[in-house]
Amino acid sequence: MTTAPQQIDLATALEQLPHWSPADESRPAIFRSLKFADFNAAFGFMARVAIEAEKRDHHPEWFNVYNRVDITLTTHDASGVTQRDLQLAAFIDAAAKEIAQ
Ligand code: H2B
Repeated sequence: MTTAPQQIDLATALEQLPHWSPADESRPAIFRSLKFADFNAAFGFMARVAIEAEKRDHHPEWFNVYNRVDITLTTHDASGVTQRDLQLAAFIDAAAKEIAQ
């Protein structure tokens, strides 16, 4: 078990992530909604992210309906946004870019 990573200020985190916004008022978390061509493309994207998330032991909160995937990232262990969220967000952005939307 590693120690919890350091919290990053939400505004500072979002400066580096143009596709992401604050999740909601209730807690510090970042949010991105993605639309793909169809369910196959959306689920293919989710499979890629799931494998990476498991490797990193850092998991998204997400919701899928048909071609839409809503993603919230936060670090539960730190009760806020950390470097781990920024890194997973960067992976998500790259994967989303590769899969036609
Ligand atoms: N995912 C996210 N998003 N935040 C966490 O704090 C977290 C996680 N912690 N995945 C991991 C798993 C933790 O529960 C295990 C025990 O390492």
